[in-house]
Amino acid sequence: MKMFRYFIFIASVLGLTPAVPLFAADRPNIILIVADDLGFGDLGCYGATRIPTPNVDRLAREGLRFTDAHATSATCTPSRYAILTGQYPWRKKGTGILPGDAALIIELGRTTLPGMLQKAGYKTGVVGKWHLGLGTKGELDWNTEIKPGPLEIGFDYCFLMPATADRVPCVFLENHRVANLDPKDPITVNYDHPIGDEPTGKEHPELLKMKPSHGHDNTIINGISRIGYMSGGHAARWVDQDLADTFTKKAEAFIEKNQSQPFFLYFATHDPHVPRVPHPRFVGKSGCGVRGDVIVEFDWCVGDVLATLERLHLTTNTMVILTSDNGPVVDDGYQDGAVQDLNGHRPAGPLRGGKYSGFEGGTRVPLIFRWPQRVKPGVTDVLVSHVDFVRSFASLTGQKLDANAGPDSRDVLTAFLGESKKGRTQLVEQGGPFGMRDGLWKYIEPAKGPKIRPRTPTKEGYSSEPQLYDLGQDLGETKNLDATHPDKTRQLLEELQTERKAGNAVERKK
Ligand code: NG6
Ligand code: CA
Repeated sequence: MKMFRYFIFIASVLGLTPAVPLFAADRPNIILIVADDLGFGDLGCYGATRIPTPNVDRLAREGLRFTDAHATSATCTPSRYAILTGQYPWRKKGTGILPGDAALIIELGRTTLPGMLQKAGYKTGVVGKWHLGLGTKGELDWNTEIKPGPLEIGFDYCFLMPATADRVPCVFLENHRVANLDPKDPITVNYDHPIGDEPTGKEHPELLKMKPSHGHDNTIINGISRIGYMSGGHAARWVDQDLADTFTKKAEAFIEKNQSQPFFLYFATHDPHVPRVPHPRFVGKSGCGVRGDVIVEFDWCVGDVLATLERLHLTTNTMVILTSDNGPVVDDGYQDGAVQDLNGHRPAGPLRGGKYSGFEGGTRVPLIFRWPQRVKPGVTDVLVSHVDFVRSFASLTGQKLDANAGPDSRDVLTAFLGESKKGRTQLVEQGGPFGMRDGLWKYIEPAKGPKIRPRTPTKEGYSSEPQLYDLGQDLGETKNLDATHPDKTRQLLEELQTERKAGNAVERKK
């Protein structure tokens, strides 16, 4: 590694950085697959017995599977903010679940995961779900160049769903423009009041092919009412059942195009988020209803990407990382039969809670690292977080970061690669209520919870009492030990307060 840094130093003196051709063999390609709302118990390799996930299971067999890996947060926007910035999202206002017309929340000029890899000579791309905002506040026009966005924070290429599939606009963004937009049919988006003359789910439920269970009753696109109102952009609108195929093809095109140099691909699938509309070839394939079917579809996407790597002879030196942005949810706002058809499947496996929750089900997610050239297959219970990717991959690619870059990120590279058990000792979990981990102890802070709740049946973990669990004995967080271990509670509370106070400054424009 020292030699590598020395070469980089010489190369930079000679003005040769990024030093692409010289060192390509030393740096693995990195494909980060992030599923949306996939739970700790949703995959065969994590104990699911009813939903077939052969491709992910194979990835796990050939790689290192983590049993105590975490997203920073139990919802999408904050969780992805942390992946890309290496900062706990709750340090910054405005990192909650974003509407589809929100401005970009990642500060320009700060160190990001893709930007850091770009500096290391990687070609960087993002395909799939974004949900981190686009453009500048109040100035977003879907019919012109849309920036700043991914291309301004370190990605060379993007093909995106701007927010979520249940939020308008239901169109793809390719680099700076909406793909397939007919300028004669401009797009307007509004999150306050209806626009255009298209029907809404609220006024015309008879037009719906999938009814909402809560919220989701604004503009109807493809027979499904969404959050937010949009008009225009008809030629550019996506077809829900094709989302998985479309993203997978774009991801593979990126791999194919950049195969001769190190590349970083952030492949953020829509599955198994709502609205769940599997392609017909996956309908009924899980035996566990539509949520199971879109997990089978997700597994297919993974298999197809792995097959592409094989076809291009890239398997050995590509690090494939598979994870999820937050815990699982079954009814997340549409009457899609997911609850009734579960068939005994447990999306969070042995964990309590799920998406939105302060229990382990909120942030403990699947994580698999496969890199045949270096990572030995196995299973590890080391504690790690997505927030650690920034500093760990900087270490992998021999880069030194400024002290304030990725401020909450820890270099746990050797743990990610299975070469040590030096992961984290502590971790803050942002569910509804906040949690603090110290080893296998878990504290959940007393909290009232917001007035408007997500109205899903996932246990969020709010309580007026402090909660303390010993996950070594009680993974399901059923026995509150606060009364018998008040010192432990106090210790973890202090640790949480210390973390909060740490402040960890955000880099501003350089
Ligand atoms: C909630 C939505 C939910 C989902 C979530 C974001 C309602 C009632 N619920 O507000 O359906 O879209 O936001 O999910 O509208 S996430 O995975 O992107 O965080
Ligand atoms: Ca999510």
